[in-house]
Amino acid sequence: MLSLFETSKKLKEKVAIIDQSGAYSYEKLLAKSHGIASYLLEKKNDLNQIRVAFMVSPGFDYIAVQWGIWRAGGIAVPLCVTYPFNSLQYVIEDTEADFLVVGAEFEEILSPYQQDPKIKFISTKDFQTAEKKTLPDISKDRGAMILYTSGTTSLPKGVLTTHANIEAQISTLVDSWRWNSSDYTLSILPLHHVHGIINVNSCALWSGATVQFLPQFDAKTIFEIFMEGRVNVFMAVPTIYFKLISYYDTLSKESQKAITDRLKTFRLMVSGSAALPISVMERWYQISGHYLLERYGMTEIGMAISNPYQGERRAGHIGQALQGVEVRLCDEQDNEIPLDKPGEIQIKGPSVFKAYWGKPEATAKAFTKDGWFKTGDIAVMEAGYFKILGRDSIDIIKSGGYKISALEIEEVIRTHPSIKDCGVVGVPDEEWGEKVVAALVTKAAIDIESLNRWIREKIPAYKTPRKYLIVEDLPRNTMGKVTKNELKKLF
Ligand code: MCA
Ligand code: AMP
Repeated sequence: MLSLFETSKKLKEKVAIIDQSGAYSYEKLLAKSHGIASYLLEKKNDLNQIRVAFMVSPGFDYIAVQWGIWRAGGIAVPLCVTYPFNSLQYVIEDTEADFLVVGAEFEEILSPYQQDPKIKFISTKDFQTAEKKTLPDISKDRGAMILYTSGTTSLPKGVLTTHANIEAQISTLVDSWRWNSSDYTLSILPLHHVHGIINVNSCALWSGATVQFLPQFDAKTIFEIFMEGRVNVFMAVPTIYFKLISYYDTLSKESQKAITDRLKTFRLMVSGSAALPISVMERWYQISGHYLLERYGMTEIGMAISNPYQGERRAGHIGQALQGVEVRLCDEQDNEIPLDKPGEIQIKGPSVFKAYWGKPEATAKAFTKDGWFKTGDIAVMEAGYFKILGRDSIDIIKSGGYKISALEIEEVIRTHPSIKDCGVVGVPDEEWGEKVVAALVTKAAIDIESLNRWIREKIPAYKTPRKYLIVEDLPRNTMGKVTKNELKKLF
């Protein structure tokens, strides 16, 4: 049996999940996921790593479907619930999913697949009557999940992790951050990325803790849930802490004091996915009495570097290598360099992913000859703590914790009939980390609002530029290449 489910077998009546439809015990979660696994198996004994894409709202059903896929031997491909059809189609077709599991609220957007002979369209309602079959034994080196990440190529790549990778990613965090069965966390992050899937949900359920779901971010509701008195572990991206601070600052002194008193009782508060501004860390300390524990990770590796659970959590730094993770800094030729010199972070260990799905060349390029994963992030060690200095590619933007490829957005914009050329960059922004902006060279007069609507139908809202500038030409170097640093200055 996969280790993720071991604790749940012992906990029986303990509440695993709370969502808008009610509270669910570990026993219920195991039973439901067993039913789903049996339904997916139909007459087979093992799904043998076929891809099962699923679009289900965060909550009990999402976890039951994810566990059901794993227990039946399939590879889970979670679909982002806010994606437009084009982006969903890309993931479904790139993974060559055989099954598509769809929550009732998403049947309409995915209806083009209802009659598709290549894919089996399954509504979550179909699981209600499933009988329980004997489930396969799954070896841990088999593929478990594919998550999509943007990079220096124009289209997102699928990151394939095995059960062993996922177990390593979870267990190192459970140990390092002392997850335990008396913990209670609030799950608010999107569930097509590692942060929400592994660090929050999987660590909690591995430990026998309780996860309460809030399907959509809302600062007021988050504070209301905090004030109910059960949450003691909270993890989010810096933008969310920024938004919580902005909301807190609008409250009466009385409400602020009540919130502060409550937050002081939390066991752990973590920030990650993007650099935590020192101003946010300091203000959150005043509000909550907690120095946020900042850590560093990536879709391909889970979490790699973390400030300590006990000991100094240093602002502007990401800490030290987590247990079981090897970290080194390298020059451009992949030679290891001393940690006090800036270099690329390279990672080795059991949590490192298996391959980019269907992209052997990209996979080979991502590793050094001696098997280290090249993160593309530049760091240095200062007095025992790693500090991120930047990235090796200007075309990767981090906004609201999401990794976004400038090239992907440019390719979409260039297909608009009135656009001759464009350049997309990320500009610094206190709230979002970076904001996506686009410079446009036009062929004909263009209405920016309708262009923005047109883009939104093609790519997710969080990748859509926040500002546009019409220019005569893009700044270029003598080789004719667009100089993105110059482009940034225009904004
Ligand atoms: C939403 N908007 C954005 C973004 N998201 N703008 C720029 N960047 C974004 N990321 C825009 C919307 O298009 C909308 O614009 C306006 O902001 C409000 O949208 P809304 O959906 O209401 O935003 P929100 O609900 O306030 O969402 C903000 C958020 C969200 C909660 C911070 O972005 C979020 O959940 N981020 C977390 C991402 C995450 O989990 N990343 C982890 C991946 P308009 O007003 O024009 O309509 S990284 C990872 O997994 C690695 C391993 C790691 O290290 O953790
Ligand atoms: P993703 O591909 O979405 O998993 O994003 C991974 C990237 O997020 C890393 O390569 C870093 O660039 C960035 N990142 C994650 N955590 C931090 C952090 N604490 N500080 C700075 N950047 C971070």
